[in-house]
Formats: sequence, structure tokens, C-alpha cells
Amino acid sequence: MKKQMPKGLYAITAENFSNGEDNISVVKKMLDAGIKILQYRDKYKTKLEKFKQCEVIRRLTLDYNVFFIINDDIDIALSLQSDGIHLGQDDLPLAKAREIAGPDITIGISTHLPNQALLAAEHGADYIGVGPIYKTFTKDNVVDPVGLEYLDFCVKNIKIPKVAIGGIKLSNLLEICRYNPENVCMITEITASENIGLTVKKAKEAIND
Ligand code: 3NM
Repeated sequence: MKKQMPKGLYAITAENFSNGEDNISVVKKMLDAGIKILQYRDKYKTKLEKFKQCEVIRRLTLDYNVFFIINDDIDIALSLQSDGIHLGQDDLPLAKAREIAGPDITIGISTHLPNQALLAAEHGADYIGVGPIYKTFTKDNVVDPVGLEYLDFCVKNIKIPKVAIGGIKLSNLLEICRYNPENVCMITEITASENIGLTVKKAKEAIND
């Protein structure tokens, strides 16, 4: 049976924005801080390197009862029985991913335009990423910020959960909360924080997580 993705703060790895620490040590801090949803994302490692990190992180997320999503690599996700897969607009089509991965895995997809959000929901995505809301330096080839208008559109028109993402910091979190998306993602605000525990605590308080 498909496990339900919790609401609240959604964290993603970013080893090149982690103060020189590797994904595993950052993930341990995130889990100790009370993160309940974690996506493994790494655009620079080989498949084997990613698999080895994911293997360790999978075990940790099971120990901490954390919902674990793997970006892009369906094969790694299936072999480690992650709870979810996250796709970009240039990855495998949603229907194909569903066919390969089966009905019990959560599939999320990044969207940047109303049409993409509507199609994702129509094609059976379990959640959508909505962004980048603000300017972000974390993602290569990122599209221009879509702003709060796009978040507003998705909240009003898309029934599946929405994960607001892109340039979200403690300083602008309350602005996001006004739209009440099910999930909020901050990448570098967490991974590059000097005190991950405190940053996660403040973020969770701000969004009532
Ligand atoms: N996806 P930060 S924005 C990975 O809009 C990613 O789909 C985005 O990083 C999207 O919180 C983004 O550090 C990077 O700005 C967000």
C-alpha cells in the first residue's frame, strides 16, 4: 500500500552547499532535528556513488521513520524501496515512471507553469513541486522565479499536495505560509546552515509542523 507523505517541512540534500560535509552527515543532522520528509538529490555523483549514499540514508530514514524520496534514479529508488521518486520536467514521462515503479510508490514532479501542474495532477502524480517561488542559486539551469502568483494558482486549482520550493528562507517563510501549501521545501537554508538543528526547529515552528 502507498504510504502517505506527511505534511510540513520537506528537506533535500545538496552536498555542494553543505559547508564541505557529505550528504550522510548532513542527513544525520536533519533527522536528529526532526525532518520527516527527505529527498536525496545529487546531480554530480556517479550512479554507484549515489547508490552507496542512498543505501545508508535508506537505513537511517527507516530508523527515524522518515519519508524517503529519491530524485531521478528510479532504479535506485526501487532497489532500496524508497517511499517516493521525484521527477523533473525533463525526466521520464510520469506514466512511464508509474508503469515501471508500480502503484505503491509516491511520485512527485517539479512544475513551473499552470499547464504542467494541471497535467501532473491529471497523469497521476502524488504531489507537485511548485517553484522556484523566489530566486535560487541551488539549481543549475533553473527557470526564472515563478513568484507567489503561481503558488496561488496551484493552491486554488490543484488538489494533490503542493511542495513550495525555490529561494525559501526563514526570512520569507511566513509569506509562503499565507498560501497554506501542504509542504514547504528549503534546501540551502538547511544544508548550509551553521546550526541545522536550530534552523529546522525555527522552520517547523513557523509552518506549524
Ligand atoms: N527545484 P533553495 S528550485 C531543486 O523550482 C530545486 O523546481 C526547484 O533550492 C524548482 O531552497 C530548486 O536552496 C532549488 O533555493 C531550491
